[in-house]
Amino acid sequence: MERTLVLVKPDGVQRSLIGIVITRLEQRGLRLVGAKFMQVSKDLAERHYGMHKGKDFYDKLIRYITSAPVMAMVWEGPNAVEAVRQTMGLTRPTQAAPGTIRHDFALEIGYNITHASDGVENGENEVNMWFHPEELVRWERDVDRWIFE
Ligand code: DAT
Ligand code: MG
Repeated sequence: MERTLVLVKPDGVQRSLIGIVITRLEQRGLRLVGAKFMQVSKDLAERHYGMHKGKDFYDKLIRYITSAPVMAMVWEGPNAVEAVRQTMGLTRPTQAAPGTIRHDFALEIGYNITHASDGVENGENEVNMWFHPEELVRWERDVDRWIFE
């Protein structure tokens, strides 16, 4: 089953949007397998955003993601990576489709509420970067048989 890392970033936490993000992913049919509310260290921030090192927004990005707590989660399901990216919407909120989190709750690119892994391999890498194996729960929902074909 595909897994993906989701963060409700500091702006989402400060704006009390944790519940809405969780609700949208639950309603989509995805299954929660791990969650922790945490303060991100500079070290983790730099590893997480390593691919953006050198870009003009990098320093601001590191300051932002470490500026307040985040809600880190792992969600799984068929095509979980693509499904979650779609539910979040495009990076720039004014380009995100109506009905997506970023369209519905954000205006500016830097304060776009959530992070979601952008590929299957990245999903695995980010899950391993943010969670220990014992923090992930293997379980089945009764309703899975009506969602996962
Ligand atoms: P995403 O979060 O959709 O995966 P990304 O990985 O390209 O987007 O960038 C990570 C975050 O960095 C993004 O959520 C917001 C910020 N960011 C990206 N491009 C930016 C830009 N051109 N100016 C300012 N911030 C930017
Ligand atoms: Mg990204």
